[in-house]
Amino acid sequence: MTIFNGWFSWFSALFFSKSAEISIVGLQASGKTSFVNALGLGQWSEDVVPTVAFNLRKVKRNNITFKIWDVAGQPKFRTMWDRYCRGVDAIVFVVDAHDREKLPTARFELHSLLDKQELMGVPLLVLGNKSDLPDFMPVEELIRALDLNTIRDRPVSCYSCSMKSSHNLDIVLKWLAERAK
Ligand SMILES: Nc1nc2c(ncn2[C@@H]2O[C@H](COP(=O)(O)OP(=O)(O)O)[C@@H](O)[C@H]2O)c(=O)[nH]1
Ligand SMILES: [Mg+2]
Repeated sequence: MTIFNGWFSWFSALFFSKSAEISIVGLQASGKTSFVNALGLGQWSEDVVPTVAFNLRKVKRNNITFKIWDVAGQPKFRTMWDRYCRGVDAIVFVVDAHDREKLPTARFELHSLLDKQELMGVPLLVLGNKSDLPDFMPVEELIRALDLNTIRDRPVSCYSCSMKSSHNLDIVLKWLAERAK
């Protein structure tokens, strides 16, 4: 039975393996690189070096290979976001849910990105990160502050999460896995 199971997983990995290409965008210090690290290494590391331009990471989880674009969030790199979002299976927009002051800028940048014709229909996942910190904005507040209800041309989901405490990372991973082909 063990041998059969071993063969079965080997075959299924061969024939049923899937892949998903994902772009992670959002303002600087929202937790994008921490998210990629959490996905890849399944662990939290406190000091992350600010991303210059972009990083491409490949992460294998179960039978799914994720190709992840981790794009820098500093103002001068924001005009590049749409280039890394073309043709991907999902766009993940990370927000620091603890930092209310940055929300108007985050809303502006998100909607400017989604206005790009080439990105029409690409599924969007909004993550309200840093839910481990006190006084973070819950999902309902984020939906309002980011005007997510006005987005009609694509599937949109929004979750609270924390890269630090791994809160909701299982749900996020499941959402991403469902976008794999
Ligand atoms: N408390 C807390 N801090 C976080 C969380 N995720 C990221 N950070 C911190 O936020 C800062 C920016 O993270 P980073 O991943 O570099 O953000 P990026 O610029 O969007 O790539 C770092 O100091 C991280 O340690 C989280 O879930 N909780
Ligand atoms: Mg980064």
